Amino acid sequence: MGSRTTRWILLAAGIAAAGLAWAGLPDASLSTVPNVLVSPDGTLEYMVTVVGESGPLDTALVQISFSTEAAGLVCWCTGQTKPLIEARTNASGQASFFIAGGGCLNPDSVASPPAVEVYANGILLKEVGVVSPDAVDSDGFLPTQGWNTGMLCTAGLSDAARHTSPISSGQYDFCTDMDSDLDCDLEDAVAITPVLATGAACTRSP
Ligand SMILES: [Ca+2]
Ligand SMILES: [Ca+2]
Repeated sequence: MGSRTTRWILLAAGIAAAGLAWAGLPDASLSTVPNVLVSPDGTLEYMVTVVGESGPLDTALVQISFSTEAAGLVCWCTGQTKPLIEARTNASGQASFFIAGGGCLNPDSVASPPAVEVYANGILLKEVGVVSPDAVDSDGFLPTQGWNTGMLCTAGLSDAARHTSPISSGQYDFCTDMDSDLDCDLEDAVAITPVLATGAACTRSP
């Protein structure tokens, strides 16, 4: 191969790389990654917004990766993909998920952090935890407190009891902050209430 051909190949490769750079790489500091939101009926939307220097990224691959420990603590509904959950962004940079499961997982409470990592096009955006209307088992224990869900992931009375105090008092509780805006208020109640009201439940995946 002549040096001219080599130069041409390098130039073509450079143009391809510049094209990728122009499309924009995901920027963790510009992107929005809340704690992963799950519910036993899979009705709650969890959204990741991927933004690069030139704006929102279309068709970016968003991957939610649960550690072995975290995947073992979450109550997964039968049929829910795990421990890697994927979706692509739309033109607004938004990747939408409806994840069927339960359990509140504060990343500070796991033995081997990180609990959950969220990537876009292979770039780590954020390490997060998990929130759900189904936060605790029937005795009020969290996953990290050794909860025992039995055969079902259930949004029930013990979960209502857990969420009532933060919402009525406005006192911050990681497990009740469904939208990860660092407060517990009406918006969180709007997400939690329908799931609790219907007693949403699913068969736990083995
Ligand atoms: Ca529960
Ligand atoms: Ca909130």
